[in-house]
Amino acid sequence: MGEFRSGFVSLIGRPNVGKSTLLNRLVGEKIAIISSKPQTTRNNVLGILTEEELQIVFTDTPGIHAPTTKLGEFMVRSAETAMRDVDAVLFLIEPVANVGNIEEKILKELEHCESPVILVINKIDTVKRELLLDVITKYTERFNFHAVVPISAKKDDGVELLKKELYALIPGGPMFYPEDMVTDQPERQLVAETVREKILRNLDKEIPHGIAIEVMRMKDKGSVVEIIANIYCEKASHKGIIIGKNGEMLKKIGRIAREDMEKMLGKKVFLELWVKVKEDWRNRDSLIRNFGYDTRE
Ligand SMILES: Nc1nc2c(ncn2[C@@H]2O[C@H](COP(=O)(O)OP(=O)(O)OP(=O)(O)O)[C@@H](O)[C@H]2O)c(=O)[nH]1
Ligand SMILES: [Mg+2]
Repeated sequence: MGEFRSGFVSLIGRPNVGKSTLLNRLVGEKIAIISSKPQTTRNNVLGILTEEELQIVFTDTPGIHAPTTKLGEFMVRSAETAMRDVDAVLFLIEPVANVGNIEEKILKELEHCESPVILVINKIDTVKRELLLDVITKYTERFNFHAVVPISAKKDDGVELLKKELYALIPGGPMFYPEDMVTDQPERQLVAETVREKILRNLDKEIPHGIAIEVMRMKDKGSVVEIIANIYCEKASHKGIIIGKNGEMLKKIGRIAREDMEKMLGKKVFLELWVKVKEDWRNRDSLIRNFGYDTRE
């Protein structure tokens, strides 16, 4: 038996690049919600991987973008904080050979980062292998990466190789979290995020971005868990769309969210959802905090 090793690793990149998909792969459990819409993740989420002689605490972060709301500012700030004091940073990019504006901004910030940075080229299942050489050249000209690893988080291709690269960077250290703990999110937050994921996946345009979920009640009644949650949206017109004709949309969201919750909690769930309007909440500090996003004093 060697010495126990432990460390912290952050996942950084533009919205929609696949950070949460990769986090779930690395830990082997569904921890973070995933959708095809940018800005799905709103706060830093821990995913904890514990093996025989090693523990890695991953931080999934919101995608770095040019924020237009106070919530957006909080999201970007969260991601930027996660680059500090870690044993490694995973910088995820799309498999495109020109360095985009967001990537330029991230590269600048990485200049001040003292940890080794691994460039992770994700979604390689969507491009020809030959193209990757151009991507690698363009990026390695710009920054001294510890390693470059092309992967497909979705198809689970290259993730084992990435883990190997990472393991080599983890120093000796204690177990920070109990071995059966996979995330820092309390059950209520996992429940709220599940509802938000279903809304992101079923509704379009601005609506999902203006949604917040508040779990009002979560009570274990033995054979069934009773959950009541409010869905907040920004406009009365959005409320109508979320509820849908004859309540069909809300029913659908409730049904698929409940199925996920039942798997997660290992119990039957009784789920009741209410839709409410809170205008412009994404720019109101007290509401942002109330929904659990920016809890600084
Ligand atoms: N084809 C392909 N799609 C992927 C891959 N990884 C992730 N995706 C898809 O990309 C979309 C975004 O994935 P997420 O994991 O939510 O991306 P994210 O970086 O966490 O996004 P934000 O939370 O908005 O910052 C989803 O539709 C995923 O299924 C991949 O390797 N290949
Ligand atoms: Mg995400």
